Amino acid sequence: MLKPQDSNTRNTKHITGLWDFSFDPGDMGIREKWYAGKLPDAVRMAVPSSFNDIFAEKSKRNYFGAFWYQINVKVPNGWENDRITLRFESVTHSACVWVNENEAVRHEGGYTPFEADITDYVSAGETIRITVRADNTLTFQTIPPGHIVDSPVGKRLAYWHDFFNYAGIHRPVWLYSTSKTYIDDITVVTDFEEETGIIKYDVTQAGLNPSYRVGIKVYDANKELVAQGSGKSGAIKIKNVHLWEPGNGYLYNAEFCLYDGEKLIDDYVLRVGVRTVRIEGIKFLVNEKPFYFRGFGCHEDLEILGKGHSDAHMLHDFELYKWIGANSFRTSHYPYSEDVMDYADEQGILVIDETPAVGLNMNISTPVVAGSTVGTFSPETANDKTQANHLGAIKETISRDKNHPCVVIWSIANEPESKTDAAVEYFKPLFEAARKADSSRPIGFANVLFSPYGICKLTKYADLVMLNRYYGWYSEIGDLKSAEFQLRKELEGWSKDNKPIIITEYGADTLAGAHSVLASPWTEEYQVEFLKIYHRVFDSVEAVAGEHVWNFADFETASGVMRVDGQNMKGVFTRDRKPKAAAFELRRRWKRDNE
Ligand code: BDP
Repeated sequence: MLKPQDSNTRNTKHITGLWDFSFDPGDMGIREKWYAGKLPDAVRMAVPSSFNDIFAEKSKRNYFGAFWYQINVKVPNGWENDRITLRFESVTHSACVWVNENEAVRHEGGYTPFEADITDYVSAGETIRITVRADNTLTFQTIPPGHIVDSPVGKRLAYWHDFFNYAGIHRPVWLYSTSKTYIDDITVVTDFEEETGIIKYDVTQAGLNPSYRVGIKVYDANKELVAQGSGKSGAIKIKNVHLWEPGNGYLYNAEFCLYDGEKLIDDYVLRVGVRTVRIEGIKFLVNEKPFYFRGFGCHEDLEILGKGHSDAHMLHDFELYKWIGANSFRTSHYPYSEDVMDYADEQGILVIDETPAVGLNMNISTPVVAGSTVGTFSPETANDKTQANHLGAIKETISRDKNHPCVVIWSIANEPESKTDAAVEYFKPLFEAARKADSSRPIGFANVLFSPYGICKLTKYADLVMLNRYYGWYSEIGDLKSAEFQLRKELEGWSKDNKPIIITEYGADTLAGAHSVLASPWTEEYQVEFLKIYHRVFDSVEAVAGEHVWNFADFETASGVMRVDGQNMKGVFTRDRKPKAAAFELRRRWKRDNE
């Protein structure tokens, strides 16, 4: 799925700023046709942003159910002869959209884009009313899952993932225009042979007359034309290629054009980084060279904005990655804003791109109180419908991000139940579908500590081992000697699989400013000692191909006895990006390798 852009034939308009907003606790809006006029009792709401932390009332902040957004917007003059599309980058978790009184599109899933062709409902120069009914309720069938707990004092939403259920229009909304026949999708896969870069591509066109001639021109970073080709699919060769490398996100501009004779019908400029990724035994190879992942599991999580995207915060976070020597991160536990992916492309930061399938492990008691434990996979819990939604999330993630050179691994789930036959039945087709959607990148999932080597039944379907481990925190707390012993023992087991091992999570909750000469849990000293023992083990196990500390920064969670001030405090930085002592420890280690 292509991101909107301005080109010779395309125009865009961002619809951000203040929208009208109403809660709909009785779910009356559709019956009462709220889309037909002004929303009742509306307040103003920022887009992009979560709605939750805008309010100062608990019931509004923790609200779950239906809620509505509305805005009047002018379709630009000059779009008379064009196809006009309305695009949402993310509405959490489900949405139904009307343009004036016409239902335009419905979408399930809170972290991937969706769009509607609204050409038939609108005209250039006209002001239209866009209305969105969103819902942030989680069920056993949604990805991520959750459920409503009905108690004598009311209902509450419970879920198995350890981050606050922020909701709203989290990313920009767009109107954009294209020709009536247009480039619908482009897929590129890159390779190189000695000095020659290869861009294999496939273009699909759609609309009125989708059989136009396709022409491609590739420009280097100095805007020099370096290669060209034609045809709906093929391979373009670039002599003396400048590869996209970790830390050096060199990008070409590949301009894809549709022509009717000599007449330009549509053009789309795709940024392409030429690089390869491949696994060989225990090595993770980028451009045929072994790569070691240094970085973090992160969250989209900000004060006031919640999961709303902010360019300024994004830039600052990447500055901190640079400062600390990180070369990669995981989009735990959902695909991030497309702007983040674009910027990672530019910066040469590698990304493990994760779907929103987190919390598919209902037998473990997580920090979030999710009610009684239940079997994860059953007709009443995660079932065929859940699996279908999960498949949709995998396909949408890959379809959105497949052309980003920064994406080097797909993670199809975080810590799912993985030791039962039911898990195999649920996941085997998902691994197959992911591989079918993209065979050019390794596929994995983050394994939970309760499913260690010899017990986990899913890792054999993955191309690499990704482990979330908490020896020294959720077990052996305060006893780092035992933690080190257990960790080493487990990693030596996994090494027998002859696959690269990335530790996708390891970390200890740490209250910034808490200190102890005894390095006791929760202090900054403990976090440092904890990291040190992990690093000692990683350095002695050859198959370890990377380390992602949990977490980059402290982040908001649901309330729980293990969460202080409503946050998971495993951040190396505080929520407002102040370094804890661990940040300096990591910088010492990571910069040593780096510079
Ligand atoms: C892991 C989860 C992560 C949590 C972390 C923790 O993958 O989302 O935040 O534990 O408890 O199980 O800190």
